Amino acid sequence: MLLAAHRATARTRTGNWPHRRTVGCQFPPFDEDGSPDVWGVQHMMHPALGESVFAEWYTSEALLQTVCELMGCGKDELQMELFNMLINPERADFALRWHRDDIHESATADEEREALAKWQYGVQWNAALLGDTCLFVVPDSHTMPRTPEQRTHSSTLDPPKDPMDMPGAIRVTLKPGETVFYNSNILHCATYTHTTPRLTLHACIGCTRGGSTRARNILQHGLAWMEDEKFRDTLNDTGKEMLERLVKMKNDTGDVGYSLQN
Ligand SMILES: O=C(O)CCC(=O)C(=O)O
Ligand SMILES: [Fe+2]
Repeated sequence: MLLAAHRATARTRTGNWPHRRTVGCQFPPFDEDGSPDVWGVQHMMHPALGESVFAEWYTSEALLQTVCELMGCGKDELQMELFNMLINPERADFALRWHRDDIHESATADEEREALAKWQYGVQWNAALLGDTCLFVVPDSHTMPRTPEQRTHSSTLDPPKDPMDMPGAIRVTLKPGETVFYNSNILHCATYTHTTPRLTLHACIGCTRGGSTRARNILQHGLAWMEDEKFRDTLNDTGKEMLERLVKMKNDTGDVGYSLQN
């Protein structure tokens, strides 16, 4: 897995893998032709990347069992979603502002409460292959709207000078091999130092009980390639079933747009 992650990173840094997150662009749509400096590799299970270990891990029994336990859902309800990798930029530091992945910063407290109430049908995780201290979160903020002070700190499109200025913030420290599972609408931000190596698998899985609630957040990443037979053929039976549930959600929703602005 580590070797495959290094290979994918090298390919992305040299411009040989076009699906990437470039410095200067915080959220989808990622400008694939933007800065040559990259902070993320997109679509780790894409057959053209040629690294089968990622799909094997994403559909592995141990991982899916954990996801089922956290969501309180059955294996037959799991929906395939995103699998990307977050890496350190090489030329300049970069950061993401405080945000919830699928709730706009301008949302009122009532809108936040409503959006958070229906966001229990998915789980996201960061699995660090190297040590990782990039992520900051406000624990419990996935259960309640922002306080007025937290709102002030998260209503700008600019990343914070110091993430610890956010009331309630903690820094998430992962040792190599550790994974943190979280609700992607928890209030969070991240800072990337170009001199500190990062190789962190970043993925999520949904539960079909959520219907189309997760459609915008997931489909905004551009997942047409997942409907290609070539991808389906690489998956084990569980993976094929998870993929079918994603395709159904895609077919059940129209144009989804984007969650946040750059
Ligand atoms: O770098 C991270 O760990 C967080 C990334 C993130 O928040 C995002 O991609 O929306
Ligand atoms: Fe995020």
